[in-house]
Amino acid sequence: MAWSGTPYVLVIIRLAAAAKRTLVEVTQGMRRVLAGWIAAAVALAVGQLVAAGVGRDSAPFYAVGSAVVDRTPSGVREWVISNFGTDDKAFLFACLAVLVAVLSALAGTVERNGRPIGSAIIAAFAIFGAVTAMSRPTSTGAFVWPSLLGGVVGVVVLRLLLGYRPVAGVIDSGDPELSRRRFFAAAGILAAASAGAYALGRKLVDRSAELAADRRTLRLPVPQSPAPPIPPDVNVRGAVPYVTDNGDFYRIDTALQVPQMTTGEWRLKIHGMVDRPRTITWNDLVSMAAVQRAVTLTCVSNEVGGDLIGNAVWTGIPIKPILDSVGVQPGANMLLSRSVDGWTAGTPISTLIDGRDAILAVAMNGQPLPTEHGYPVRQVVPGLYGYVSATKWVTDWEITSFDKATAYWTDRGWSALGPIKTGCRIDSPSSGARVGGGTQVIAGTAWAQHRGIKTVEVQIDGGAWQTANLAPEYSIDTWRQWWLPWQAGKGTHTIVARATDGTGVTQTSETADPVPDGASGYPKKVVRVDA
Ligand SMILES: Nc1nc2c(c(=O)[nH]1)N[C@H]1C(S)=C(S)[C@@H](COP(=O)(O)O)O[C@H]1N2
Ligand SMILES: [Mo]
Repeated sequence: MAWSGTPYVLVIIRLAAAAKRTLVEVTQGMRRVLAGWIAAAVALAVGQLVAAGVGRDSAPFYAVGSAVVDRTPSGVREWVISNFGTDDKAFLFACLAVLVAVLSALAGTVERNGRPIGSAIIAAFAIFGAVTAMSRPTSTGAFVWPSLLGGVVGVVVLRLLLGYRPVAGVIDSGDPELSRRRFFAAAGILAAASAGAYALGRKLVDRSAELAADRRTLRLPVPQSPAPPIPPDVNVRGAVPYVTDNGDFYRIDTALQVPQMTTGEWRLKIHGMVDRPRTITWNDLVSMAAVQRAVTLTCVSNEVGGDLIGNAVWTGIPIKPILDSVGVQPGANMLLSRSVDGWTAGTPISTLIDGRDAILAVAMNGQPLPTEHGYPVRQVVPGLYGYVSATKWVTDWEITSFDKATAYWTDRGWSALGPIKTGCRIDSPSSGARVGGGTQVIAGTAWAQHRGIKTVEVQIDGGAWQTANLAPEYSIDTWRQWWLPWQAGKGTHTIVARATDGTGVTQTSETADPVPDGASGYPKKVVRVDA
C-alpha cells in the first residue's frame, strides 16, 4: 500500500482556508460593530451640539435618560438606590450607554445596502429621543431637532462607513467594501471628532461659571433669628458629625442635569386657591425677615441603617408669612410646589403654618445653596421626608388640596403624606468589623424630626435593653447622637438599637421597605471581637 501524505496536506490547506474565511468574517463583523458605534457616537455628539442652541434638556442622551427616570417603577428605583445609593445617576447613564452600544452594534451588523434595517434602528432611536425631548417640562417645538438631526447624520455615517451610498438604493448592489486603511482612518477621525463635538456641546450648555459669579455677588439675608450656637458636645465619638458638610450631604433628585438658574432669573409664582396671586423675586425674598435653623433632612428611600440623611444649618425665609400674604382660601390643604425642571411635592399646609420652622432656604451651613442642593432657593420643612417637602430649585407654588392634586412620587406609588418615622442608626462599630476586646463604644444617631428623641436603647445578643447615653438635645428638628460603653467579650455579637421619640413612642420593630412611606425596623450590626 502506497502511503501518501496528500490527504493530510489537503486537510491542512482546507483548515487554513476555513480559518482565513472565519478571520475575514470576524474582522468584517468587528468592522460592522465599530461602524455602528461610531454612527451612534456621531449622532449623540451632533444631538448634543444642536442642543446647545435649542435648550439643554433637548440633548438626546439626557432626554431619553429623563424619560426613563420618570417612568421607572418605584420598586426598580428602590433597588437602584439600595444598591447604588447616590450613584443612582451614574448607574442609569451606564445602563443607557450599554443599551446604545448594543443597539448600535446591532444596527451596524444588520445594515445592508438595499435593506437598511440598521438605519431604521437608528431612526427609531432618534424619533424616540425627539418624543422624549418634547415631553420635557422646558420643551419647545425646536426640542425635536437635536435627536432628529443626530439620527440623520448617524444613518449617513453608518452607511458611508459600511461602503454604501448614504441613501439606501432599492436594488442591493452588493457590499463594495471600503479599504481597510480608509475604514480605520475614517473611524478614527469620526471618533475623535464626535468626542470633541460632544465635549463642546456639553460645555456650551454649562452655566457653572455664571452661577459661580452669581454666588459671589449675591446678598444673603442676615437672619433676624440666628441659630443658637452649636455646642461641641452634640458630637459623640464614633458617630457621624452632627453637622454634615455641604460636600458630604446626600443628594437625591430626579435631575440628570442639575438645574442652573441665577438669582436674577429666579421667580416664585404663587397661584391657585389664593386671594392675591403673587410672584416673588430674589430681591423680594431676601428683603423679608430671615431665620437660621438646624434641620435634619431624611429621604424616604433611606433604608434602615442607611445614609440618606443629613443635618445642616439652613438660612431661609419662613413660609407662613408668605402664605399669609397671598391669602390661602378655605378648603385648600396642600402646597403643590414645583421645581424649574418640573418635579413636584405636595406638602400639607398645616405643617407650614403650625409654627415649625418651614422655610424657603437660601443658604446651607452659611454658604449659598450648592447647585445640587437647590440653588438659589429650596424648601426645608422639619418632620417631613424630602419627597413631600424639600423641593429644590423651587419656582412655582400652587395652593390646592389633596383630593385635587397629586405630586411626582405620589403618582408613582408613594404615600401622599410623608411624616418622618422615628429611627436610629448604629455608626460604630461598623458591620462585620473585627474589634479588639475590652471596653468598646457603641455609638450612633437617632432622629424623630419635630418630635425629638427621648431615649435610645441598645440590645446586645438578645439580652436586656440598655439605655444609651444621649448627647444634649440641640433641637427637636435634628438628629441626636448617642453612645453606650460595652465590655466586649471574645466572639461574634449582634447589636440592635431602637429610639423613642419625644412623645414617648418607640420606633416600630416591624420591618418595612421604603415604599410607600419609609423603611422601619431596628438597625442591627454583627461584629466579631478578637480578644
Ligand atoms: N426639584 C427637586 N427637588 C427635590 C427632589 C427632586 O427630585 N427634585 N427630591 C427630593 C427628595 S426625594 C429628597 S430626599 C430631598 C433631598 O435633598 P438633598 O439632595 O439636598 O439632600 O430633595 C427633595 N427635593
Ligand atoms: Mo427622598
